[in-house]
Amino acid sequence: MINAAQRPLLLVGHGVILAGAEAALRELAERTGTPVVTTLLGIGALPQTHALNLGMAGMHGEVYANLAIQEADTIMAVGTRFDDRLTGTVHAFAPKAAIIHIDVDPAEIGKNVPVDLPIVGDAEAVLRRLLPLVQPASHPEWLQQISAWRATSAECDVLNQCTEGLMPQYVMRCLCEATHGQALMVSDVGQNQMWEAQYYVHERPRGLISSGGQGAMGFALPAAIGAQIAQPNVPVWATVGDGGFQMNMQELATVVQEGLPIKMAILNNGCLGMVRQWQEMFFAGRYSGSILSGPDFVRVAEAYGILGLRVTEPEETQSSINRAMAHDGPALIDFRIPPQENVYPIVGPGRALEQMIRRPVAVLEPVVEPET
Ligand SMILES: Cc1cc2nc3c(=O)[nH]c(=O)nc-3n(C[C@H](O)[C@H](O)[C@H](O)COP(=O)(O)OP(=O)(O)OC[C@H]3O[C@@H](n4cnc5c(N)ncnc54)[C@H](O)[C@@H]3O)c2cc1C
Ligand SMILES: Cc1ncc(C[n+]2csc(CCOP(=O)(O)OP(=O)(O)O)c2C)c(N)n1
Ligand SMILES: [Mg+2]
Repeated sequence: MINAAQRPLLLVGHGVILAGAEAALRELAERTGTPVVTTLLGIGALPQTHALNLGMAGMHGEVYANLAIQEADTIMAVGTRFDDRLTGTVHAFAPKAAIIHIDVDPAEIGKNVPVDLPIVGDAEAVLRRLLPLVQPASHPEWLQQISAWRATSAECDVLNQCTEGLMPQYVMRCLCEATHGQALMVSDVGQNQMWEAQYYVHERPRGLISSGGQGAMGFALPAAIGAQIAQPNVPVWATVGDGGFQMNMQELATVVQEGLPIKMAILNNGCLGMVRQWQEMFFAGRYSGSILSGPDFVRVAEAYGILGLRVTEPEETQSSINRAMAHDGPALIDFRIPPQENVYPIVGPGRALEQMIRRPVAVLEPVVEPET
């Protein structure tokens, strides 16, 4: 099936990283000229700047990554369980593709999505046995088609637009630049989690820890504590919303007590942003329980003896990140972002992957010359 494919696609999940199969995956992708999309938890299985990596697919994935799924004729899914955030409505998922599913757990085969060829086994072991069987190939037309989609749906269009205020996407990109895509990022849940996935360019495996489908707000700070203890010499950043941070901020005491140099970035929008966004887009703007009050996070940090910084202007972002990184110990930055900012693109509930809602482009009023 792989050798016969005209529009092949690798759909890469967490199982590839758990199996340590990153090198085998890369060999397979390069030998067969196959583009790669990942799940949220598959991020980092292939460096995000690799030419064949299209990035994350799914509800908040790249438009062109989702179009690649919908137009592929052969999908090799490796170590993913086809979560509903990945598939959109399952009935319309990958309508043109024959699906090969490599997974260690037989219970996952055909659970959410019908599969044409199941291979049950550890991803590393299976890929290694597969590699000698696949013929070298290239698919220039297919890659050109994807490049054309990419040109019109670039992930950073918000960064290229004239935006006002401190944008969360910009904050994430600055964090990425300051850490060269090599930090151990631990994300919480909600809009902040999606902006992390979209705008931090992960260049190494296991560079992102996220609670995945469980979606447990409050996860990031305690998980970052565990990560920093396990990897004392690696820079660890917890990226978290103002809601999720308040669910476990008592753990700042543990951070101090254990002497951990964790850096924390709170994307503070004054609301339970992901819920507010759904109420705006899918519930006619009926905001219920989603506007949130909170403490002064800088003073909370200081109360624990932690360096606390506040950023309200884009120009302060880089210097504050650098200051936090240069600080010998834990540091917290309270980024004040606009409450109305939404995560785009988004596949609405019950929708197919190609029905993505894109960020509305700001239309500038034409300049009317005054009559003289
Ligand atoms: C607000 C929100 C939005 C989200 N949006 C998205 C989105 O847009 N896109 C997205 O992808 N996700 C999104 N997610 C995450 C989503 O819910 C799932 O957590 C994610 O898609 C699961 O990825 P996975 O299947 O790769 O990993 P897992 O759920 O960890 O599944 C791993 C799979 O690999 C298999 N496996 C394990 N070990 C091995 C091995 N050694 N060899 C082979 N197979 C193995 C397992 O059996 C399992 O099938 C979102 C979550 C939230 C909370
Ligand atoms: C413990 C828990 N409660 C509720 C939810 C449902 N939920 C998902 S995202 C979200 C909002 C998160 O708000 P915040 O932490 O401020 O992040 P933002 O979306 O604003 O970035 C909520 C309430 C959840 N995932 N976990
Ligand atoms: Mg919030």
